[in-house]
Amino acid sequence: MDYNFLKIEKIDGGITILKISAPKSLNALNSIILTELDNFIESIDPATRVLIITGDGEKSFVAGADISEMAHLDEQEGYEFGKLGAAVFRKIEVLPIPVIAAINGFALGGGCELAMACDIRIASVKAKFGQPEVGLGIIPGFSGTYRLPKLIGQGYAKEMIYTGKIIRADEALRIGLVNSIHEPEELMPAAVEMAKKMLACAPTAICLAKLSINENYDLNAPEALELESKLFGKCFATADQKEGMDAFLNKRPANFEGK
Ligand code: CO8
Repeated sequence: MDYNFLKIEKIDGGITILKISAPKSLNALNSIILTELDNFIESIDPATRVLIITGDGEKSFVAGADISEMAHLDEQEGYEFGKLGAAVFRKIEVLPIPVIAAINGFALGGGCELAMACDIRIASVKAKFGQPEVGLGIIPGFSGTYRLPKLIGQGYAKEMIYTGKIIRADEALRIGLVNSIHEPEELMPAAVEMAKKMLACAPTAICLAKLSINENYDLNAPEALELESKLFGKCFATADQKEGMDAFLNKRPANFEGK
């Protein structure tokens, strides 16, 4: 499929790099880009085992939802735009493969929310983060009020959301919004290196681990532990588990087939 605002590159037998590319607006997300993202996720190449999402250019990951599109929305249209973004981001969150956000620059508003829908965030030292919506008279509408407090805790999330403050990459690292920070030219190599470590592991096990972590998010402890036990049991119905353990016991590298 051809996209106007997405650039797709496939490398190393299983890693797909998705670049959001709308340079005139610092990769801000309008409804066309969100629809393209939706189409991309819905039709993702089944050979993809790790997805890396980044922004095109050196300055921005995603500078938010497109303010010029939002400026004239009425209440119903605002609701629908919010639903569209939240639904696409949820599809990213529940993709049965790991998704790494490689945050190369501004991750503001919807950009920070997109990064939070990914499993793992790593950032350039030049990246900047924030939920500046209240300065525009709106609230984070692509699931930021849901995910930010869960990720960094209510206190700091409320400070960020109520003040709209923009934080630097080192501060994002300190509060746990990103896992690591890198010199700009080292960001993609670091993302690819992490992805390669995942490629070496059993795809079915990673998928079930992601499912367990995601589903446990909203469960109480007994339900969460029961779910983990069930998914743990499911691993033993996979060829990957047989292969992984046989390889270990016979002191040879594992050859996983994702079954
Ligand atoms: N939307 C549309 N255009 C944008 C956006 C955006 N979010 N961000 C930047 N642009 C455009 C600018 O208008 C400018 O266009 P032009 O060249 O035509 O004037 C171009 O990108 C370059 O931007 P700047 O000249 O401003 O570049 P600077 O380096 O001076 O500043 C900033 C970069 C700090 C990123 C600045 O552009 C900025 O503050 N942008 C807005 C950031 C923002 O507020 N983002 C949050 C938007 S709200 C949101 O994401 C809500 C999500 C939930 C929506 C729910 C809907 C109901």
